Amino acid sequence: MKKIRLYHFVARLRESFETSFGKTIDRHCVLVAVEDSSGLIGWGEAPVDDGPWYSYETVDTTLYVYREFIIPLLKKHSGIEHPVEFQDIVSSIRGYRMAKAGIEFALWDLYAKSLGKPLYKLIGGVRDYIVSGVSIGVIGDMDRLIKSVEYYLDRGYRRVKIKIKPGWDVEPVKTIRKLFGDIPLQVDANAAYTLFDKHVFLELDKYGLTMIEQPLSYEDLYEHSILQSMIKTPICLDESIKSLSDAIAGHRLGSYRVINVKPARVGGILETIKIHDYTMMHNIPIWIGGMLETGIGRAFQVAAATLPNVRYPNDISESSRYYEEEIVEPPWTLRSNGTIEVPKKPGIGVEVLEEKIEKYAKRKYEYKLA
Ligand code: OSB
Ligand code: MG
Repeated sequence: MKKIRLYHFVARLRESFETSFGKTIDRHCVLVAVEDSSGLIGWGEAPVDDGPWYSYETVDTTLYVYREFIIPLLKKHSGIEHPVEFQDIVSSIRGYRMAKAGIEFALWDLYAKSLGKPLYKLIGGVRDYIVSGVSIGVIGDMDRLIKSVEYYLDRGYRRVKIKIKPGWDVEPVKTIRKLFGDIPLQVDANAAYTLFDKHVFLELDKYGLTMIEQPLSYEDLYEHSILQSMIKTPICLDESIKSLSDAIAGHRLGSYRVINVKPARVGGILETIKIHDYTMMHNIPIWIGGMLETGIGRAFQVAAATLPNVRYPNDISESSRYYEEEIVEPPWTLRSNGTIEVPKKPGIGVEVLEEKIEKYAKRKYEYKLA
């Protein structure tokens, strides 16, 4: 590897997206480009935000950890031959998994391109299309929620997930069930409740939800195991699972029955594969989550969603559901049966529009590695 470029990138969402932890209209992230001596470029994305909302990692902590710690290590190991070596190279750095993932992703794209192979094949993917569900933010207005659900079902999305928070939970679920019947429906609390709210979950338990995502605190496994023992709806963990060891502990404790695996949250593709293989061995279904990624981050979600143990629709929507403008070509598009085609071209399989990135980037840094 010869060079690395970093962009603090901002993408304006078509409409604001609200979760129990806040409202987003401008999605911040760090885009990563690694270049080898032949001029081949691999792209990655750390889907961090402008503040420590979903996770403690932000654009600035990511740029800091890159500059002070990860890039110096990459300089020492610029002869890295395979992306699986990356996690060992940075193993002296604790945490910062999304930052690590951003660079690991770029190394995977570069490696796959150097072999002329699509990324999904390289990581053991088995599908040429992936199934999409939609994640609808906390809307807070029942009529608008109904219109939104109607619209996305009509577009072909194969399941609906709504974000919930205290005061916006049982009512929207009840309304959707009444109007749309038996559709695949799930909720995501983004850690907004405690065990004192168990009555909410005992009530939600009556609506045949496919799963309830991250009801309790963002690092908790123990209290989730108590809640899971009280309800029949499967608990799906998102925030609480940052590594294979979290997945193992949660499995042993009975904290979850499904995992939303976000490759960036767990530190990249290698950890994703480890969690995938462990859950497959234990017959625990997983699916691939998202964090409003740009078209670059989405490519890694798509590749991960081709793994065999991905058994539920994924939070991977088409580009136009999120952004006015896309930074990859072609943009990610949903087919009428609610699936997205997996690209067959080398690497992430979509072309990155660097001029657009340059145009919207707030900051740019370049480092020589060798
Ligand atoms: O918890 O799954 C989440 C978006 C930002 C941060 C966290 C989450 C989400 C989503 C949107 O639910 C998923 C998507 O990218 O479509
Ligand atoms: Mg979630």
